[in-house]
Amino acid sequence: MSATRTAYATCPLCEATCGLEFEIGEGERVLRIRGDADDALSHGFVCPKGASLKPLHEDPDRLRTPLVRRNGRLEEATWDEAFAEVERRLPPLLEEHGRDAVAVYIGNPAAHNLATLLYGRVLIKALGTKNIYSASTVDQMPKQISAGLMFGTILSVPVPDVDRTDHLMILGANPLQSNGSLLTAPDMRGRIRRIRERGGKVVVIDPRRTRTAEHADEHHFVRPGTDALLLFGLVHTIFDERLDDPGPVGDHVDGLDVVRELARDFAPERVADACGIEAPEIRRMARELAAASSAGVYGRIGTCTQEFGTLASWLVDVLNVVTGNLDRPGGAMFPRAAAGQPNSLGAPRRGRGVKLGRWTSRVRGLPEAYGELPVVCLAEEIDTPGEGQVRALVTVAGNPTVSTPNAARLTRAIEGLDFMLSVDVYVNETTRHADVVLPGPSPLQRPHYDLALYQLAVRNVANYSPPVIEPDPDIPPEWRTLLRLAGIAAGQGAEADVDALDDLVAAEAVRRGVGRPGPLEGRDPGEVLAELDGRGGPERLLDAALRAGPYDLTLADLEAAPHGIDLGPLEPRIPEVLRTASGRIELAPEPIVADVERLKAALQRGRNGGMVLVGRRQLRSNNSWMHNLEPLVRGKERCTVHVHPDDAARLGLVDGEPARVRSRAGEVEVPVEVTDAVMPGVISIPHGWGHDVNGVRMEVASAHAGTNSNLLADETLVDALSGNAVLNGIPVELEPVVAREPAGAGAAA
Ligand SMILES: Nc1nc2c(c(=O)[nH]1)N[C@H]1C(S)=C(S)[C@@H](COP(=O)(O)OP(=O)(O)OC[C@H]3O[C@@H](n4cnc5c(=O)[nH]c(N)nc54)[C@H](O)[C@@H]3O)O[C@H]1N2
Ligand SMILES: Nc1nc2c(c(=O)[nH]1)N[C@H]1C(S)=C(S)[C@@H](COP(=O)(O)OP(=O)(O)OC[C@H]3O[C@@H](n4cnc5c(=O)[nH]c(N)nc54)[C@H](O)[C@@H]3O)O[C@H]1N2
Ligand code: SF4
Ligand SMILES: [Mo]
Repeated sequence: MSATRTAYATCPLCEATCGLEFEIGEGERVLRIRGDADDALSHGFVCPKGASLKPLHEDPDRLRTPLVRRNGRLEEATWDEAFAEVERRLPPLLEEHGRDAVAVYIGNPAAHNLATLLYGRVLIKALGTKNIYSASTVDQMPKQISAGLMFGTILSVPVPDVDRTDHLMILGANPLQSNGSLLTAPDMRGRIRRIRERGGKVVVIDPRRTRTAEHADEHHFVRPGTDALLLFGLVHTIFDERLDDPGPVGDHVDGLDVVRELARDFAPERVADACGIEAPEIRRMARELAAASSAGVYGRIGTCTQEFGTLASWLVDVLNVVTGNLDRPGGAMFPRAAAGQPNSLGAPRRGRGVKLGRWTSRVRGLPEAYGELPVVCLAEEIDTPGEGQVRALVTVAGNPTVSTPNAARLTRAIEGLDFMLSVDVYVNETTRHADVVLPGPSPLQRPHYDLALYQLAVRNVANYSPPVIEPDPDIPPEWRTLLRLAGIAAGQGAEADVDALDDLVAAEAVRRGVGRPGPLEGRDPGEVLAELDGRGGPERLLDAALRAGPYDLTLADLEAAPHGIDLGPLEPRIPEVLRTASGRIELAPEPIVADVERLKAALQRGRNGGMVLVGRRQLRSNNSWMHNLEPLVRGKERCTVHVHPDDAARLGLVDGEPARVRSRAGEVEVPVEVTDAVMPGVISIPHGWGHDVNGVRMEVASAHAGTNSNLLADETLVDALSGNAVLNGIPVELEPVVAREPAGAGAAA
């Protein structure tokens, strides 16, 4: 009998959800990882990170034991000791200072992990704090707000139907490096190539000539932060030249006239200077969009993490609507996921819509959205004394001292906390400050299903993976850890019965399912519970969600299909998908219309001619946390500042030598890379670096440290409507670290 076996699982590292094939040898060793050619969505595509799941699994620095701070140092402890320490420290603090004295920060990998996705919310509820923060407000919150207001739920985000479109316009996204976001579409390079092969057109709008731009038909440099102006210019042209035609969707749209009125002020001729794109070009782009037999407009990080993030996110879909592309094949469409999708649950066309700003942050008064506060507020909530001050922090799969603005201030604030708990797999720049660190299992030792990302996929698919490798008995599944913490937070102590708590969670999920229109409506909850997967934990909840979903699927069905189940191409869903209070598409939601004044003001303000900073993603990175894997960091230094040759010459910057970059928030030194791939007046530094701080236990990462670009990002700069951080378009100054005399002046002295 051969000692090797083959296993299939979905890669949990990014939004592409690629299927992987694992060869597992004796002693549960991973021998090889490659793309699963039979995967229902990815068909064998894989990126360098997928293969790095092996070094991640084997990384000796990856935590396998809880850590507890003793005499100032994080030391290994048993699970019981670690939970006892949490119980000793956290509840008394909440008792004395109130529930809001603890803040929670949920990081990005939590969205790629069933345990944290389904049980993180149980912990949050048990903590009972309003100080809830996540990576969403350094990411997609503006899109969640525009989509929520227009279509009724947080993830009602139209996805460009890239496999059928004839025209794809991409703003502020670089899927050939990021592998897509709010767009689950593995192998975007292949998908873009096929658009062009069938005679379609791909247009990229980005202040950098990205890899995606290089594979497109057309690329336009745009001044950072001006997409809303450009998009309004396009919308203006559509109306001005009478190209507007929403098609069948038009019967379900409110607010079209309001938008037409608003667009009047943004003629291409007025916005061109600010955007850096000439008016005739803007008009041509609009005409081509309108003329295409189908077209999808898609915006991502660059359009969200900027001064007008919500307006730009909204205008992307306004453009999809007025050109008749919303909800049509080849346009921008709504996926129909198999499980857990709010816009497939309950009665069609009936919803409560979205209410924002139900409370505000204590110090700055920024509004809540979907129950969370902007993470730009976290440091000030910790370091500003007074009633309601945050004194304890819980991080789950997050590294906010690298990932969020004004990293230096947040680091100082965290150093002043009374207690910090991290559920995480590394001791990194953030978790080094924790009093207790509780590790989760390796991604290969837990089940997987992309509950969130299938709601954003270019094709309807469902794929469940059991653990690839036998779970490690010394590391409890993360959902058990989170429930145990919830028990402590709820006053039941560290010894609370986790299985009993889990039964309550499942019963509540079933109660909701039988109480609303759908396949489970009106059924006996006890009977439904008895039918569910017997393993408990996320599997049981997933089974319940599948049974409440639109495809009559069960977990057993998915387990019988290791390559996933293809549920077909995207189909028109309007009006059924709508969950606004009106049951209509709200093209001109009041809070967004009110924000247009701010954009108009920006049109008046002159440009001061200064430099601005934007970011960039790199294929072999994953935000801040995968730099400890040698295959992903080897080769030439990647954390460099891109500077246009004209700016470099003017400022005396030399390729390969360090520059000092300064913003209102801080100052860093970074090696210069002179390149005309970035537009003049703009510099670019990737985020997620800066691993050379004391206490980090990631040997490889510390040897490839790079610089933390969020030392420059300014926590006072936000998109007003969403409170989302401005990470692109940050005003900066730069100069050589070693001053050089201007060329030719040397001999004179
Ligand atoms: N300047 C700038 N800043 C940015 C961005 C930018 O474009 N520019 N992008 C922003 C975006 S889009 C995002 S999403 C954020 C990301 O911000 P964060 O989510 O705060 O940061 P990550 O680097 O993803 O850190 C993930 C953490 O999760 C841990 N982890 C990994 N897997 C697991 C697991 O299975 N369980 C647990 N418990 N922990 C795990 C890692 O060790 C790490 O500590 O960064 C943002 N920051
Ligand atoms: N390899 C890799 N893949 C990742 C990640 C990673 O860190 N590394 N992170 C994952 C995460 S959490 C996310 S959210 C996604 C993000 O996925 P993407 O949105 O595709 O991310 P980026 O590659 O950062 O692309 C953003 C682009 O916006 C441009 N930009 C900056 N400012 C502006 C502006 O004002 N206007 C316009 N039009 N463009 C602008 C930048 O130059 C950049 O090319 O990627 C995910 N995938
Ligand atoms: S593209 Fe994303 S999902 Fe696919 S292998 Fe790479 S990291 Fe994994
Ligand atoms: Mo993100």
